[in-house]
Amino acid sequence: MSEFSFPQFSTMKVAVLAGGVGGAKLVLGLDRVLSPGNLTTIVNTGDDFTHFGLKICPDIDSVCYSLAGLANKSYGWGLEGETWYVADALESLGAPTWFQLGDRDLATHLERTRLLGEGKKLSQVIADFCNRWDILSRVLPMSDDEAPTLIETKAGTVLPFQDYLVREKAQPEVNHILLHGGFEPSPLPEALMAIQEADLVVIAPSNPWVSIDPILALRGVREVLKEKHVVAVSPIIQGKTIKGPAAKMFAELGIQPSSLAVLRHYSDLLDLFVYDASEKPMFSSDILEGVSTIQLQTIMTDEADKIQLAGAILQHFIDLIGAQ
Ligand code: FO1
Repeated sequence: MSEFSFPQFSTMKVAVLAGGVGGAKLVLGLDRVLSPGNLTTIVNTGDDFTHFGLKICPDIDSVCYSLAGLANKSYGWGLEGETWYVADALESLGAPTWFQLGDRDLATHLERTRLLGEGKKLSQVIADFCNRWDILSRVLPMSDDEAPTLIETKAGTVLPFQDYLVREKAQPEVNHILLHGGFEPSPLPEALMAIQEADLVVIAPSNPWVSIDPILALRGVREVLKEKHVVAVSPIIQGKTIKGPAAKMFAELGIQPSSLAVLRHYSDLLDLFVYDASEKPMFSSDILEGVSTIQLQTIMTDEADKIQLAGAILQHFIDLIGAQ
């Protein structure tokens, strides 16, 4: 039995709602502490877009590459040991280079685009890739339908999410976030079923506005979640994020970036809220707005941190339910 064996979680089923880089870290920890096949990750597809004619699914790929042990450790997205011959050749042709696609990562986008072109659904393609990558957890897109997140800026422009985040480096001030880009996507039925069948739903430390809200805004998701035990992990630590523009977005939308704001954002859904151990305890009681709170080490720099946090969350949940 390894040092990170968690027999107390052997029958537990967990569904996790996640975005990309931050979410993928906790997903890996949960995958390692749960029994094979007992974790389902429901991933935001609001960041997806088409680039050079290829379907790019950044959050799904970040989660899958992480679970497969293929993720680039310094970027958090893309593949480890990547080469950039195609990107360099594109640059020499004067092609747009603001969104970097590595050579091996390109294979994922090429094959996904080919399979979608043959009429396969995104969820089927991801399941096939997960099999190829020997991933035992289930990874589900939140929907098989188009659901692009659009950012309306204070300057009045409307930007697709990757244009805002990567091309414009998240500099434009955000006025409004348009979820699902005017489409009416259906939630993936398997995702709703996974939530229904879970003992616990975890909201990963992803950006609440642009990574988690697109999932919560799908028809029926909130209703199903209200019947379940739900724990959320704050992506905000001392007013900042490890990566990404969540804190800046909070401020621009007129909300003080804090763990308390994250708790309030989800409070109608939560049993338990996790925020970082380094923060000054902000609550006079460990129950706030009807939600139990707990401080844990939420910064995940290596696999041991991810496993540690996942195990601690599940153990606190078991203790909380046992005490009720
Ligand atoms: N993020 C960047 O900041 N710059 C890039 O050039 C970039 C390329 C990229 C390629 C494939 C992929 O799956 C993700 C990529 N990302 C890049 C990350 C992505 O924009 C964001 O991390 C997510 O959309 C936010 O969750």
